Amino acid sequence: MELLLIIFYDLVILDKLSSYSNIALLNPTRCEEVLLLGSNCSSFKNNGRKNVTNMETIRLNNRKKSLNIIHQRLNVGHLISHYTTLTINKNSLSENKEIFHQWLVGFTDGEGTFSIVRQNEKWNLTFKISQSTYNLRVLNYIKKQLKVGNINIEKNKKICNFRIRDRSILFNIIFPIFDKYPLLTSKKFDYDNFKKAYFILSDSKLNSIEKDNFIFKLLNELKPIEYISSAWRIPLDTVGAFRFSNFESLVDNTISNFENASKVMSKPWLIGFTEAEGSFYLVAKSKDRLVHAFEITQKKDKIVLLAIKYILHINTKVQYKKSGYYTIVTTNSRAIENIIKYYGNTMKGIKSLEYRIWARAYIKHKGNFMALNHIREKVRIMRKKYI
Ligand SMILES: [Ca+2]
Repeated sequence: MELLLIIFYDLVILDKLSSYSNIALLNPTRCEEVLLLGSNCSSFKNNGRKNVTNMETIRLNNRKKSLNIIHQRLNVGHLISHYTTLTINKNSLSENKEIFHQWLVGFTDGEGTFSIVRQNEKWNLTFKISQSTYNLRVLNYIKKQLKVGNINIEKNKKICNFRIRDRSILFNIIFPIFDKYPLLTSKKFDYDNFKKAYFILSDSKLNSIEKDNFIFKLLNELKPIEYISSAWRIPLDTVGAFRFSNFESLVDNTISNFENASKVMSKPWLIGFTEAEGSFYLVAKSKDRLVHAFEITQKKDKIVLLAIKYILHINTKVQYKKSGYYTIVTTNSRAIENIIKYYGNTMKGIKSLEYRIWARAYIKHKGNFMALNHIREKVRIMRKKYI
């Protein structure tokens, strides 16, 4: 126990230190898991030691405190490993930060951007989420939950943006969320570069020419065409006792069933992603027959749609459309019923209203062309006001 305490305390300090010295290398959660399994993170430890003065004193004074930290951390680990048994609904999305953070990563995978822009001889780092003003409420929700950031509505009144530019807020609030719950789409590539840019800009050992050179070099790196987020790879040696002990096989850049899909994709993430990218609609099968449809499309990241297919029990294949995107779509009654159940009382933005109208129409009016057609028109008018 004594040894564990020390190791843990080292890590607590390292969480802070490593962020300054060691770009993007340390995933605190992962490292913690590895340690608990008995291996070591010695390279990180040594780096830390060099930088910490008076470590012994700090350590003694904080033994008690670190016990509490361990306690909290174990609880967090426990929470993550069993999140699937937690109720995920509108309330837990607002009250449980871990759930909200996963939702936010999902929404960002759909609609967020991490940009590195040069303006007036200066570098700007911006985390931004843009929406049609039709869904302004979702940005208000995000701002309220994070307690930081700014919202603006563009001149045409059609688009609104949530933005964080303040570097210390990026470092203290945004990075910890996206490090703990990695992006699942190829936006992970942009995020990694964004974070690298942050550390280059904060490095006091570099002069401004060196900083410029490093960042231009970073921006010149092209995203590989077949890029897949590292979240889809869980190698054996980093599988922690907490998160993955219930699973026998590992995820290795392929998804072929519900089990390995749900190892990587959590329900809060999928709710967030669906709010950004999902469509609940009615489609004409013939001139007097309307049926319920659910669809998610993506330009890249077929693996994300594959996982969604398995999690929502959709039997159709992920298709590649000639116009250049992947899509998973279903009108199958059993799949639609699963989807109605899965998203019940979950979403926070305008899509929750669209979902409710859609789900109610299924339950009350399935097969009734007149009633469904009327509902479809009403939703169209509702949207048109904004878009
Ligand atoms: Ca998108």
